[in-house]
Amino acid sequence: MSQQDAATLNQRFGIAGQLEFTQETNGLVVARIANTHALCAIALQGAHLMTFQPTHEQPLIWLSPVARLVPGKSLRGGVPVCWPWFGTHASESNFPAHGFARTVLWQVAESAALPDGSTRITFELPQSAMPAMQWPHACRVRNVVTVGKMLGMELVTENVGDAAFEIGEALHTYFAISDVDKVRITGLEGAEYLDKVDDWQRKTQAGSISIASEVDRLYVNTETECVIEDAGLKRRIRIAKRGSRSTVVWNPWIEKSVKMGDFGSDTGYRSMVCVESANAAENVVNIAPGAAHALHVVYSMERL
Ligand code: TA6
Repeated sequence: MSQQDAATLNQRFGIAGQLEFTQETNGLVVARIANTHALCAIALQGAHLMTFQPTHEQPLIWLSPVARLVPGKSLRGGVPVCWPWFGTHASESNFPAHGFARTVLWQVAESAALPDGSTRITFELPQSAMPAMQWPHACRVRNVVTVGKMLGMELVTENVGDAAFEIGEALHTYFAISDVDKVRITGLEGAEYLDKVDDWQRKTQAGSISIASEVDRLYVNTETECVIEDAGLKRRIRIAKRGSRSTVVWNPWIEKSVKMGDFGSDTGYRSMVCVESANAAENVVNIAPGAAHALHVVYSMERL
């Protein structure tokens, strides 16, 4: 395994004035990007994007005020990478929810200063970090993050083995909002969804989505762009995806968020909403030997 301490990473992948690596006291490493377009921080554990704030704008991504990087534990907020399954494992209830990718150490594979002033960094999940009992498949997994005025993320899975396998996945993105009763989500009108709050009943979305109680919906067979209209912050967040046929919309509301205990306060849930670009349920992806699949999303914002 190549050296992945901050000093070595700064030598190999640091970009003066744009990208540097820092090390927490517990040894966990964070990539910190500051370019003309935005600020961004990404933990190597889980290739977990923690923050993204365009220059002169409010943060786009929500991170719990009590989120702390702890070895082997996912963070509440940011963009957890759910892979190689979404939600609970189909047959093994003792396997970790949302897969193991978000709690293991990824490696830095590449970095680049792009001509438009954006910064690109590629994280790779080494096969050695994949628990063979949970995932006995030979594959190459990368998370390619491009930090500019917009935020681009591409989760690429390559099958380098000799047998096909199936993955579920999601970029489980937490968005920062003014207040839950001041936003609505468009783009999923008419889409079918599985309603986790109502025993996974299959329903059809009528009109835009507003949130006035716990919402936990897995929209299937939809590739549409979603928009979070935030009247409070007077902005619109666009979520434009490719290679994703599922979208999850989640807000835990008060009871579940207090039970989870890591939203920072009883009202922490009011400042976030998850709109997750995914492939889950009937949209899981079968990858043949030698083939690759990419889930790609671009997050952008515009003032109203
Ligand atoms: O994507 C929505 C969801 O599946 C919810 O049901 C809730 O479990 C959420 O993910 C957070 O899961 P986590 O394992 O990060 O606490």
